[in-house]
Order: sequence, then structure tokens, then C-alpha cells
Amino acid sequence: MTWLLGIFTFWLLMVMILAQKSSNVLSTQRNFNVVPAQNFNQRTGLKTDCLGSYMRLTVDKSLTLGNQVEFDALNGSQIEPLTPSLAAKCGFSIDSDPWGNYKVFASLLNCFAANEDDSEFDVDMRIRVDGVKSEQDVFEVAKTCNYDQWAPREVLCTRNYMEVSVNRLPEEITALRRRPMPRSKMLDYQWTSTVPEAITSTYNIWRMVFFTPNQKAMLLEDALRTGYGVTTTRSRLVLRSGYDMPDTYVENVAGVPMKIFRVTTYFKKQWSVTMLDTVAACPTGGLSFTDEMITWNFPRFNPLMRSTQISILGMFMGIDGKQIDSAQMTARGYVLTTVEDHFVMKIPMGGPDGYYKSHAVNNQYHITYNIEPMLELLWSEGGMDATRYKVLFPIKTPFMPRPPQFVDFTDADQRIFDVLLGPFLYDTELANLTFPTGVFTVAEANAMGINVQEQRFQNGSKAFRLQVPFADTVVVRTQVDMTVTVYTLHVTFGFMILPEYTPFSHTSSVDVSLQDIVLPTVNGTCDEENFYVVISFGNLGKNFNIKLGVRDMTPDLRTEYDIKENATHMSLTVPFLSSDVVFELMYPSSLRARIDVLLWEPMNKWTLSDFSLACNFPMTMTECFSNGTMSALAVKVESVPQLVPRQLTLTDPSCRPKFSNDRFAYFSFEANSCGTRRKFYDGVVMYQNEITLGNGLQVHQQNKKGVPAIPEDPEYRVTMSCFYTLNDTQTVAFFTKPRENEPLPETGFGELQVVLRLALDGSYSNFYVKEDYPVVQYLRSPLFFEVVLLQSTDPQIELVLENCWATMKEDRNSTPRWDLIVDGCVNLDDHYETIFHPVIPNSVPNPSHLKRFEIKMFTFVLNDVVFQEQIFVHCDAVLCDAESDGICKRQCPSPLPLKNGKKVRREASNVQSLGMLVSSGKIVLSSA
Ligand SMILES: *[C@@H]1O[C@H](CO)[C@@H](O)[C@H](O)[C@H]1NC(C)=O
Ligand SMILES: *[C@@H]1O[C@H](CO)[C@@H](O)[C@H](O)[C@H]1NC(C)=O
Ligand SMILES: *[C@@H]1O[C@H](CO)[C@@H](O)[C@H](O)[C@H]1NC(C)=O
Ligand SMILES: *[C@@H]1O[C@H](CO)[C@@H](O)[C@H](O)[C@H]1NC(C)=O
Ligand SMILES: *[C@@H]1O[C@H](CO)[C@@H](O)[C@H](O)[C@H]1NC(C)=O
Ligand SMILES: *[C@H]1O[C@H](CO)[C@@H](O)[C@H](O)[C@H]1NC(C)=O
Repeated sequence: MTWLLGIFTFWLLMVMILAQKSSNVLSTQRNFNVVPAQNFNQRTGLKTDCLGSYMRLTVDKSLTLGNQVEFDALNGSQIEPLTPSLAAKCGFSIDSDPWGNYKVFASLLNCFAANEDDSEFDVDMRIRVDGVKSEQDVFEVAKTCNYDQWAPREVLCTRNYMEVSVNRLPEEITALRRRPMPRSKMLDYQWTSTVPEAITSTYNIWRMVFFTPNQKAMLLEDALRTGYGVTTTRSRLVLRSGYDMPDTYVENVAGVPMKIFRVTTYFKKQWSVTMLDTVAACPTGGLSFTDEMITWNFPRFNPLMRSTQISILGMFMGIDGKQIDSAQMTARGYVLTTVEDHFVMKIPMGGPDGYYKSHAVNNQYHITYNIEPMLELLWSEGGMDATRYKVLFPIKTPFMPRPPQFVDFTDADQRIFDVLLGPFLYDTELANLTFPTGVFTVAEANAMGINVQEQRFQNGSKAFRLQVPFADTVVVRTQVDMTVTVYTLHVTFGFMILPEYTPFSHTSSVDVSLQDIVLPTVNGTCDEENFYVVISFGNLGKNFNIKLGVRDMTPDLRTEYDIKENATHMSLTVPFLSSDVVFELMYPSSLRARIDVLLWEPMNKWTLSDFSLACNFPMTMTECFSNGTMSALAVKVESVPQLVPRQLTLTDPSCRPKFSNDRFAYFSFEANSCGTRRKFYDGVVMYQNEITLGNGLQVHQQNKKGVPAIPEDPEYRVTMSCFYTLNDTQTVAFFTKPRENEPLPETGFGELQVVLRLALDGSYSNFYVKEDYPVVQYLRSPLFFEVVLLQSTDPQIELVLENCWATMKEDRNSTPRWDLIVDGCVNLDDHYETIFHPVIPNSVPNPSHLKRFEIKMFTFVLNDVVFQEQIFVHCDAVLCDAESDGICKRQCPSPLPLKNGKKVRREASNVQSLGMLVSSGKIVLSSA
């Protein structure tokens, strides 16, 4: 076996031709044409274009409606679903964008095309669109493309396959060798159909050697089974491989990775062997990106070239597999240049030939720009055979982070959060909003009063605007101090990227601080029994606790204090004796009491309002009865918190309260008991006692070292006094003396009465009453008078008559007057002697409280003229301490003649007695 291994100076082929038999194995007849898809068909959304060596089929999304689309190739009546491996093997490249626009690049040399003479190609395809009810819509496309400009070598790089086809006809090679053509004529070169049948048909393929880059021999069947496309047309050998096929390799070419598919095919017929060397090299890289520009470097010298003697005959740029001219390139800002070792294509980011797409990468918003440019080169080597080289190069930029901007337009005065989040691409939809209170769809949020809007910008991007009133429940209110509220809008935007429904989210938060708190206030009034407290809520609602005194408001207390409330106010009525009221001061006839109302905020324990109202409530604290009974109420006042009322006593520590509880002690005692002191002042009798903590019951305070402090004065001392003036108002001084000398003496009331009365007879058992006056008496009939201190039970008081006299007129100071008793003694001038009647002991309760005397009825005669037959009797009475000296101990002189009728008056002690004036009613001389 002789091997003839060729070393080739330029592209690939050395052929030894022995046979001449036409072979067009892929030529088949088509007998169905459903859609005459010449051009874009509005109705179906299908469009076909013949673009040189391939046909482009465009399927619009209006046809696919986002549904699954599948393509079939048609081989005669046979339907061949284009699986990825079959597509790569047979020359179909299928691409779609996210919205369901499809592009299919079908090589004219694909496995199934009907090839007429390598110049007319029928490409039939079927498009299956999944319908809703699992039905499929099927569209068929039949397209005839004419193309006869085949370069001796054509290389096509698509996204999924590499294809190389070479002329396999030896005549021309020889011809080329014999007479090299001028470069300019090369493209016009036409294959002739007169070439005899070559041995280089698939029938004659003996073996194939793949370079991996090591050589690997395979039989044709094995190569086909592995998935390589190997066919011959009338004039060409076509080889095809996917990028991921095992017998390909990567080579770094001037910094650009390229996938190399290199095969030497041996044809054998009888004794001769022909060898075709084919290579395809497709870039898989060479891209660089800036924010504005995509730069694609393609090696100027690539593995398809055998030398550097390259003549570039043409260099074109295309988009989506279609050439564009320089005017279009300029309009789009595309640049295609040659720079040192590279052809450099520059594509501005964002142009209309491509599209942006949103992505969520680790929940972060990113975008890519996608475009499929084409580079077409035509070159010759050594002035000889030409290569047409096309790369359809899908470019997807790396994920470019585009964190959305959160713009806060909130105007605090409007009390509405107003925020904008964006920009996003057209393909991003807002699905839901997550607030601390829950997740709401956009529709739900809008229904709730949250305004969610999509705003579109001119460049097609969009943003989402969210307006939420501060008052909305989704807004978190935090009170940072008593008057400042922070409103926080914390929202997670849930987005969806269409059409894939890729979720991602963005969380934003915005705070507004407002000094907008109207704190609750308390006000109150009182009447004689109650405090009336009104709480106005402010604008925090009832978000506070109430403390009355030291107690927090409980439901029981609410009932007790008759709490009423409406939307803005609350009122309560607190009786002044209720236990939440403190007593500040005692007065004889009133009690100063205070209610403390504290409003506090439970979360932060802030005091919102601290209110105190003190009022004097009428209350009889001390009573001085005329019969000498005194009563006193001692109250536990705020300033003596340790006081235990039942431990209080009077001056005599055995005199304990008649009644006590935790706040009150009530004493009732006779004026001559319990250590009561008695004092006579000018005109008044004073009884005084003190309420204190009894002996040994003083409150001891502990000093810091825990050693009992030296006992001090009792901390609690209530001095009460009853001042008596006869038949007059008594002044009672009454005060507590806790620690400070704050309390004031106040006035209390009582009555002590001295009367002059006329008895019916000398038994002094019945007396004339008011209605009996004027009393009528015969001349010289006896009149029995009694002057008596009523009611008092104090035996130490002695009533003494100082002067008694009779007048004609009611006015005690009128003249004429007749003295009856002078300085406590009978008037010795009186012809009708005044007689004192001693009081028999035990005949009355208090003998010292009364004096009795008798006179004879008389009339006033002046110059022997009887003026008027009536008299009034008057006395000056004096109350004195029976035990003290002075007027009470006076001795009456023996009866002596009175000189000149002049009275001799002794001075009465100023301090030891109490004078009273009493008079009788009218006594008339009986005319009978
Ligand atoms: C096309 O159909 C013919 C006849 O049915 C068959 O021989 C041929 O192998 C088919 N081509 C492909 C690529 O399947
Ligand atoms: C909210 O939307 C996001 C993004 O679309 C999604 O992932 C999430 O499940 C949605 N949440 C709810 C509760 O619907
Ligand atoms: C409390 O009430 C009184 C009388 O009703 C009123 O004069 C006073 O202004 C009130 N105080 C406040 C703080 O409202
Ligand atoms: C609520 O009560 C307050 C005081 O009790 C009163 O001034 C106010 O008018 C009441 N408001 C309403 C709405 O009834
Ligand atoms: C004195 O009068 C008061 C009030 O009337 C009475 O309660 C008290 O018992 C009387 N005292 C005596 C000793 O009669
Ligand atoms: C003395 O008592 C009488 C009878 O109760 C009364 O009318 C009179 O006003 C009293 N006098 C004084 C000064 O209070």
C-alpha cells in the first residue's frame, strides 16, 4: 500500500483523480410546500433570507407567543427533529431571544437540502409551536436559495457548528496550478459542470484522520456515528463538527482561543488514493468589554493560513448573519479595523441591533447586552485559491451590575413616603412588596391605598414609584423620645424578570423623623367631694398607662373611678377620701388633699404627663361642743409616711383613738380629761390637747449605718385648742406640726352660752321662757333670778356675777339704772335688799356654773314720779378658773353705807376671767 502524503503550501488540497462519476447524493425531490415563505409573512411571522452560503429563517414571537418551539428538518417525506446534536452535525444553528424570537441559520450544504448543481438549494423546514392545550401548531417552510459563488474553500462558524467545504474537483486545481488567475478574477471563477466524476465522493472515503491535535484515524461510518457531518456534493467535500466534539482542539491564536477542527480525508479507488486536507478554525473568545464598547479581536493570521503571504480580498461586518455596508456601520458606530495582529471589531454597547437583558445574580440586579455580529473575510494565499471565512459570533456581555438607585422624594410635610426605585430594563416587573406587616401584590397594595406606579423613561427603561402615607399600617412608627417619632418605610420590592420569571428582590428603607407628637395632657377640677380629672389623649391615641398616686390603673380602678372616654378624652372622678389621694395638710375644717396623675409610655417608660391637683375639701377636723366634749380627727399626712394612726394618743398616752384605720384616727374626749390643759385669757377659755405618737411609739429613723437615730421630737404633733368666749364664737387653733412649720391655725366653731333667767319661784325648778315675757309682777313680789352657764361640763369653771342692775329701758346702758349687785356683792344701798341664794350641792350637775339671787319687784320713781312700771335686769357675768385667785376668790365686804351713792369698783384680773353680758326680758309691774 502506497501512501502519498502531500505537503501543501496553501489550503488543503491535493487530489489525485481517477474517476468521473457524478454524485449528488443529497439531492432529493420535495413534494410539499406548505408555506411559500419567500419573505416575511405577516400572517405567520415567518421570514426567510438567503444570505450567501446559508439561509436564515426568522420566527417572530408573535407566532410563538412565548411557547416552546421546535424545528424539524425535512428529508423528503421524512421528518427529522433537529436535536442539538443533529443540528450541529447537519448544519442548523438555532438561536432565540428571551421573548421567543427565533433565528435559524441553515447551511445550504446542510444534510437535508436539495442541492441542484451546487447552485440551487431547497431548504425545507418545519416549525412546531406548542399550543395551549398541548396541541402543536405546525408551520412548514420551503425556501430555495441560489448561490454559486462558492470560494474554493468556505469556512462557516456558527454558534453551534463549524463547517468547512472545499472544492473536490481536481480539474480546477490543476487548472489553477497551471494558470494562476489574477486576484481580481478569482471571485468570478466558476466551476464548470464538465469535470469528470471524481473519486472524492463519500463512497470512496477510505479513512479519515482527525487531529486532536494528535492524529486519530476513523472510518467514515465511525465519524458519522460520532456526530460529525461528512458529505460530498457535486463539487465539494463538506465537513462539519460541533464545538464540543471530542476530536477537535483549542489553540490560542494571537491571544484568541480558537477551536480547531482539522481532518484529512483519504479517498481510495482501486489503486489510487486521494487526500483532502480540511480545517476549520472558529474563535471562542477575543472579546473585551467596557461599559460603552464591545471589542472583538480576531487573529489576523489564523490556523487556516499556511503562510503569512496573505492577501485580504474582502473584510465585511454583518449583524445576525447578514452583511451590512459601511453606511450602516457608520450609523451604528461600528468599526472594523486591522490592528497589528488582529482584526478588531468595535461595537458600541446598547445599539438597536442587540438587546439588553436583565439578570438576577445572587439576588443582585445585573444586565447583559446581547448582539450577534458577523465577520466575513475573504483572502487568498500566495496569490492563489481563496478562502471565504464567516463567523457568526454571538456576544453576551458579562453580567454588569446595575444596582438600582433608591431615590427619596419624601416631603415630610405631606406625610407621605414618596420613593423611586430604578432604573430597570423593560423586562423587569414588580411582583410584590414586602412590608413588616406582610407581603402584598402590587394590585393589593394599590387597593390598600399604597400608590405603586411604574414610570417609563424615554430610553425604554423604567422605575417603580411608591407612595405610602405615614399613617399606613405598613409604616413602622418608632418613638425615639417623647416628641420625636421616626417613621420608617421598610420595603422589599419583589421583582420578576421576564420572560423567565427569574425572581430577585431589593430591600430599601427610609426614615423620616418628625416632631409631631402631641402628648396627652391632664387637667382637673374639684368640688367639695371629688377630683374630676380629664385626660386628653394628644395624638398618640390611648397608647399610655395611667398611674393614680402610686397605683397603676387597673380595670377595677376604672370602675371605681367611673372612667368614661370618647375618641379624644377620658374622664374620671376620684373621691377625695379614696386611697389614691394623698393628704397634704389638715385644717380644723378642711383637708388639703392631692391627686397625682402620671401618664407614662409603657415601651420606653417615658413620662408623658405628670399632673397634680390639690384642693381643700371641707371636713370637720375638730369639734368643740358646748358641753365640754372635744373631738378631733387626725389624718395621716404625706409628710409623715411612717405614721400608724392607731398609735396616736392624746397628751395622756392612755387616751387612744376611738376609731382608727390606716389613714385616720378619731378622738373624742372630755375637756377635763386626757391631759387637756385649760387656760383663761382675756375674754376666752382655752382648752388644749395634742395628738402625738405616744410614748415609745415614736418613729425612729435609721441613719445610714443602720444604727437607730437618736429619738427626736415626735414627728407628728397635732395641737388642738378650743377657745370659748361666752355666747360667742370660739376660736379653735388646730394645726399639725410635722417637720416644717407649714400648717396654719384655722378657725373652728363652737358655742357656750350664759343666760339670765327668771324662775317661777324660789325652788328654781321652773323658769319663764321667751314667750312668757313681759312677765307681770306685783310690786315688791320676789323675783328669783339665775345666771347659768349652759351645757359646759367643766367643773373647774366658776361663774361669778360681777354686776347686776335694773333699767327702765331695754338698753342695758340706759339711765336711770338701779344697781343690784356691785362687784359681786349685793348693793348695800338697796332698800329692797338683794339676796343671794346659794346653790345646793348636787341639786344641779355643776353648782359652780350658776348663781341665784332674789330681788323685790320695784318701779323707778324720780322726783316721786313713777316713770314707767317696768324693769329690765342685766348682769355682767364672769367665768373664771375656780382654782385660781382673782375675781372668783373675792370676798364681799360687810354691809357699809355707800358714800354719795358712788360705786367702788375693783379692777378685775385681765387674764383669768371671761366676761359675759346677760339680760332679762321685760318685767312689768302688775297694775292689778
Ligand atoms: C434522507 O433520506 C434518505 C432516503 O430516505 C436517506 O437515505 C438519507 O440518509 C436521509 N438523510 C439523512 C441525513 O438522514
Ligand atoms: C414576591 O415576589 C418575589 C419575586 O417575584 C417572589 O420570589 C416571592 O415568592 C413573592 N412573595 C410572595 C409571598 O408571593
Ligand atoms: C385646665 O382647666 C382650667 C379650668 O377648666 C383651665 O383654665 C386651664 O386652662 C386648663 N389647663 C390646661 C392646661 O388645659
Ligand atoms: C370627648 O370628651 C371631652 C371631655 O369629656 C369633650 O370635651 C369632647 O367634646 C368629647 N369629644 C367627643 C368627640 O365627644
Ligand atoms: C356633748 O355633746 C356632744 C354633741 O352633742 C355629744 O356627742 C356628747 O356625748 C356630749 N358629751 C357629754 C358628756 O354629754
Ligand atoms: C348669744 O346667744 C344668743 C342666743 O343663742 C344669740 O342670739 C346671740 O347672737 C349670741 N351672741 C353673740 C355675741 O354671739
